[in-house]
Amino acid sequence: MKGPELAELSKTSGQNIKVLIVHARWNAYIIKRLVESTTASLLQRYGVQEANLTIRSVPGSWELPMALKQDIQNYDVAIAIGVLIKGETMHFEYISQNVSAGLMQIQLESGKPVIFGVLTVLTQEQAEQRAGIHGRDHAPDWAAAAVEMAIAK
Ligand code: DLZ
Repeated sequence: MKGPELAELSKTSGQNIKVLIVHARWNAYIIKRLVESTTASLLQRYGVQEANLTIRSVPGSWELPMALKQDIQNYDVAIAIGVLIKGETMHFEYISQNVSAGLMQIQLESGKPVIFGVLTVLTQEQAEQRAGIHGRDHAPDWAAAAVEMAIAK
């Protein structure tokens, strides 16, 4: 199975961090699953407190960088979640490239880590695979990356 080697984190690693999840609403059933899985990992595996977790939604992936720019200073780390499907998105490359660059720019400018939870895939089936509907769920990796980056100071 592909995936990162995880850092050594415990059930209390995330207990003092403030986390912002911003997610798009396009491809909503896949997004819903990714957000639920990310949240479950943060709370149950790493002890993030519910009161320290904020979830905000935006229309589409294009809006993710702006929402993060507006809110990130109030958090230790943010996770941006979106699903961009090439087969259904005429301007897929344009959106993907700009969203990626925008998220990178925000983390470097703000000094706050932004975890890249944007699936850029060729088909809906690939998105379902990466969301764990029938394949390896990527969301727990995003939660682990968020906790690791938030406490690495
Ligand atoms: C317009 C559009 C299209 C065609 N496809 C997607 C997609 O697959 N995933 C996604 O997150 N957003 C999509 N959008 C919406 C844009 O991201 C954006 O919300 C609108 O263009 C409004 O700025």
